[in-house]
Amino acid sequence: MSQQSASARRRSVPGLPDLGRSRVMGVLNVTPDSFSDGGLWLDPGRAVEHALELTRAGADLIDVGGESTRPGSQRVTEEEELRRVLPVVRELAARGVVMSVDTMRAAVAEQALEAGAAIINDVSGGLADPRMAAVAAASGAPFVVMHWRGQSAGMDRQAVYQDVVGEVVKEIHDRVAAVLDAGVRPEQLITDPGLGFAKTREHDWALLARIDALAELGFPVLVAASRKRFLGTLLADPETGEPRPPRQRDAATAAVSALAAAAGAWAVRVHDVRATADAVRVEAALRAARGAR
Ligand code: PMM
Repeated sequence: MSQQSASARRRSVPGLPDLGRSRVMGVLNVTPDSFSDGGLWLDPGRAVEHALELTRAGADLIDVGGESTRPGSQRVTEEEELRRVLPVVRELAARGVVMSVDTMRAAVAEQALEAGAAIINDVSGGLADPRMAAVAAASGAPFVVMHWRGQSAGMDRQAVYQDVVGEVVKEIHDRVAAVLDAGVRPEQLITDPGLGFAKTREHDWALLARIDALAELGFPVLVAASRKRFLGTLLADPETGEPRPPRQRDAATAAVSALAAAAGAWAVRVHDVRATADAVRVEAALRAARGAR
């Protein structure tokens, strides 16, 4: 990963202080079917307890999602998504936890912000719901615009690129232009290459190798590699060729977190917070020892 644009990490996001290191976003999937933790945190009480554990383990914020986006997954209704997300967001807000809401629906984003979430994390970058950009603009909240080509059910067929880095950066640039047109302010924006979303493992590696190219758009970059398929393939059993199961990919995830931090990622989104919280601190200490910011 290129180190050229470590400055991307230092760009501030409204309402969130600069920590001098990459921020750790802990994943809370309140879903029955997410690929690595589906069904574990569907009960609101267990979800809240897990988020508090992630916070104690070093998460700077918690990403609460009520709809799985794993490859091939089907959508849930808006009512169901709200039913999963809102009680958890309310309870965590009451306990002072900083949260993003991981949703493609404007109504869910709007109500989650009212319930106490601070950030909109839209894996579709405002494409799935035409009202999302207006909700983001009206709220003034930080808004994650991820690279996305279509719903999860068919996204693997859309993993076709001549130049994955150039095309992903261009498509994010176009989404950024569209949401700015809709009234979102530049300071609100965070970009994300969307690892695993309409990407093969080769595409994921190529994008990780060029975080600087995305950072050059001028916005903080979020990297969400945690437990994804490209790591499972990398760590496949040498005898059977079977991919490493998702929950055994956390050491590799922490390694990617440190490297993404060194390449200037503003934040890393992970399931196993402890290892990545340590990894980003190691990266920050090494950077400080080098005399760099
Ligand atoms: N990936 C997942 C869910 N939400 N949000 C952002 N911004 N970027 C991602 O790459 C992303 C995301 C899928 O992973 P999960 O099922 O483990 O939550």
